[in-house]
Amino acid sequence: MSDSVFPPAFLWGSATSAYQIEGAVREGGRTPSIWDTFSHTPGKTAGGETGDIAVDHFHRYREDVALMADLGLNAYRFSVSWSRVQPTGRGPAVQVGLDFYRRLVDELLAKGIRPAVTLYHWDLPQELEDAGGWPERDTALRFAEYASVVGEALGDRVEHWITLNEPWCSAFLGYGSGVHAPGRTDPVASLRAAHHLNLAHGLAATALRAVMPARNEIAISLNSSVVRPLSQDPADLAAARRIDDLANGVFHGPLLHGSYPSSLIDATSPITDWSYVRDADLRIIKAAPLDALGLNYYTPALVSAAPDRVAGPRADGHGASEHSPWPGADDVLFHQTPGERTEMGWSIDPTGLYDLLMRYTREAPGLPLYVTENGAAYDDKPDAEGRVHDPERIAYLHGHLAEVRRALTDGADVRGYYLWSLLDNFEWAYGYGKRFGAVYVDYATLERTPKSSARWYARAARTGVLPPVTAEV
Ligand code: PNW
Repeated sequence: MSDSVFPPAFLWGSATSAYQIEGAVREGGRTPSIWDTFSHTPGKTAGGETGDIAVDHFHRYREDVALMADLGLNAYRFSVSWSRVQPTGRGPAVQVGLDFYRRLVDELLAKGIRPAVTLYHWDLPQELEDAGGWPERDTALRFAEYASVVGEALGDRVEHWITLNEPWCSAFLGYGSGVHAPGRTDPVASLRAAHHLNLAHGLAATALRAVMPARNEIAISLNSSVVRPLSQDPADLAAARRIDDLANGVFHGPLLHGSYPSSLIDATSPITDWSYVRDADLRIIKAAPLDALGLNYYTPALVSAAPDRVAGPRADGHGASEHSPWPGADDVLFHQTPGERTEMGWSIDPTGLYDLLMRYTREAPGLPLYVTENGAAYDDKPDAEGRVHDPERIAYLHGHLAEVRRALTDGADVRGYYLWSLLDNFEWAYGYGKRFGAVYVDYATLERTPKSSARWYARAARTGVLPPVTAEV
């Protein structure tokens, strides 16, 4: 296969998440999730922005699916809002909530677009948070119940399933640094949350298998960090290993190898004894092997040892907080990585995506891989004719897809790529100021306009070949 040609079965998708696009937060009996509560709490999001309306996808899903079809995309990754389906986080499903997702799936299938469902993209029903949230074991049991409700409703028509999106963010930004909902800042709670998210994945995978056809593929999406040491100095190498354990090992230990890394347990022993991990939990997680792994990649991390460092605002790209999302690693310093940056301030380094894909090819041989998110925020504006030109995004996508292609050549079993995001949307604590969409959204009218990057990506999807960055689109 030539160097720019992708396999014929490759999935060319885009991705979104429920709270970031749906709006309609009070319709059909939906109750608040932790993101409704958080975004309505003064000072938590830029400009106090919320997902109340977002891009109104709940009412405009037909138009949005038609847009994807026009672009020739053959896959779409979206998430289900738990509190639309089970408003209290438990008990029988609300049919009108499930019906929305049934209609969406029907619409996608009618246009030849493969749906990939993410069950949890950060929007825990508030009632479950009030009962303790992810630091509590019961939340994992509730998640498995919710998974079987959705699995039963959609399992006959949806083949691609993702239990959790970026559990690192849920645990460490949600309960550690507090820049994400529910905004708690307790290092022990963040580690407990990480474990119960792993357990939730294991229980949910087993529950899904029981209600779905065996051909369906169950995966998880991790924002696995590419952690690079500032130098080859042993102290910097050790700092990089510690962050790697806290970013990656804490999840792929249990998910891929059946246990937490002993180096992680040792390094965190001053703050937690891990007594909330029961032996049976690790067996449950192991008994539900992954069919595929989703990787979300944006930018690498560059770290060094900083023994004398005092706690304070961080330069690690995870938002401004006095509290660290890295429990027990206050003596590790994060550096700005070199290179051009996107509007998020994240440096652009496509080789990180190659490194990530090859790492999992070595660590989990034979496991199919998907890039379940990759993309960039830029300050896009329509020109006088109403067209949106975003050559920076085209360059970003081209650079990263070329690295996917290189990983394929070198033996990585990459099955698809989902551009983050289909539409400009609610970028969490940053509000609507950061535009990740291939399709521009005018927030005054909610009108959608494909950017030039959308047309470039459409051409790649249609032909299975990367067009040059300078292609006329
Ligand atoms: C991911 N970090 O978020 C999410 O899955 C998306 O919902 C989000 O819109 C997208 O990437 C762009 O940000 C992340 O601090 C948020 O490491 C924060 C981090 C990583 C991913």
